Amino acid sequence: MADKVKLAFIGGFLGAGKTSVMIELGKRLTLLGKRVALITNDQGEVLVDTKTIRDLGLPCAEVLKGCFCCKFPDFIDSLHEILAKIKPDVILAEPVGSCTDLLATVYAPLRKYYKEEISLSPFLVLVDASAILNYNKKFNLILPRAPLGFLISWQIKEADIIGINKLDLVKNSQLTEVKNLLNDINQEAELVPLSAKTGYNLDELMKILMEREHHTRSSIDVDYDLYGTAEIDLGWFNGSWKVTCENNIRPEEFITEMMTEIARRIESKGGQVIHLKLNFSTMEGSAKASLINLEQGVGFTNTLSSPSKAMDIIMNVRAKLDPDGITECVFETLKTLALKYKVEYSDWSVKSFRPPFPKPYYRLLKT
Ligand SMILES: Nc1nc2c(ncn2[C@@H]2O[C@H](COP(=O)(O)OP(=O)(O)O)[C@@H](O)[C@H]2O)c(=O)[nH]1
Ligand SMILES: [Mg+2]
Repeated sequence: MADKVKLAFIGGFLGAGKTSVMIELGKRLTLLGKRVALITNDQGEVLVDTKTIRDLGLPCAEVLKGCFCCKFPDFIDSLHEILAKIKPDVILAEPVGSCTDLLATVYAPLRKYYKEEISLSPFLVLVDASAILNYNKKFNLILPRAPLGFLISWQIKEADIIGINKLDLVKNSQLTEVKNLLNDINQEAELVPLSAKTGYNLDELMKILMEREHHTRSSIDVDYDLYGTAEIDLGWFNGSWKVTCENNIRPEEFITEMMTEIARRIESKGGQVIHLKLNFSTMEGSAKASLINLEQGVGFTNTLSSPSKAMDIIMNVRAKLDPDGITECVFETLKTLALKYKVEYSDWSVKSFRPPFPKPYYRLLKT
């Protein structure tokens, strides 16, 4: 029988760096001669992450309109399609950043029904080292006091390995504080500080995921009413459109202004941006831009510096605001920019919504 495919899930809250880490691991594994495929996942359609991954030449399948747990049969279909078409040695899969309880809803059914086909890596959950202390201040992750606090804390609790990502953004003293906090939430997990940006510890992480197995564990005690409340507290906006203009515009200047303005408008309505991400492409190529908060501003995966008269945009916004409010912020911003840059928009596809209440296909309480 052929070797089983290795399947690694890379979980963690919105913006923790899941896609960035998957891409970096994907590149490293490819260089080592492994065949790699990725699976992305979202509550909606038209995904920035999928476009970004495919633009880099990595094969990527999608599970859309619901998380892996609620769309488990779709996940299995994607898995089988990838196995047939790509015959990968390794599959890296990114669950939605607002998803939790994967031990019971994904790991357990995979172990029970698909153990002949796949070998599961330890469950890696990423945290953003530069943001987790703020989340702790706001929600108290040890004894949570708000639904979102429970959600983030459950995500950390169910990790086999906690990847403390964005190490490049924090000082040593802050790392110690982050480690203490994570140890208080989950005593058993192994902590691996890393940086998708600088590559720090990624080879070590790759080794852990490729060489070790996920072991049976009790799932965590997730209260689905609280979980559902945390998820529906968030607004989702997924859209794509074209930008054309008479004169050349600088893509990065335009994108930075657009994203910053949308985030400002969301905050001025009393909301909070959780992750605003965008993929833009011109004749020169494509790049991803992300904004987690206004203080850190907009970050780009690569530079597209040549001025351009046309651009394709895919945008995904996750914010603590009602979906119609997010749509308004996007459209008001685009109107203002249309006048300033004399641009026109076309080929719209836009949806905003609240994630539906989580209803997992399987929920097996032992993994
Ligand atoms: N400074 C820094 N930024 C990072 C690192 N990893 C990811 N990011 C940035 O964090 C943002 C969110 O990353 P992404 O991979 O999209 O997060 P996801 O929502 O968890 O998939 C992007 O702007 C990334 O460029 C890192 O190690 N260091
Ligand atoms: Mg992602």
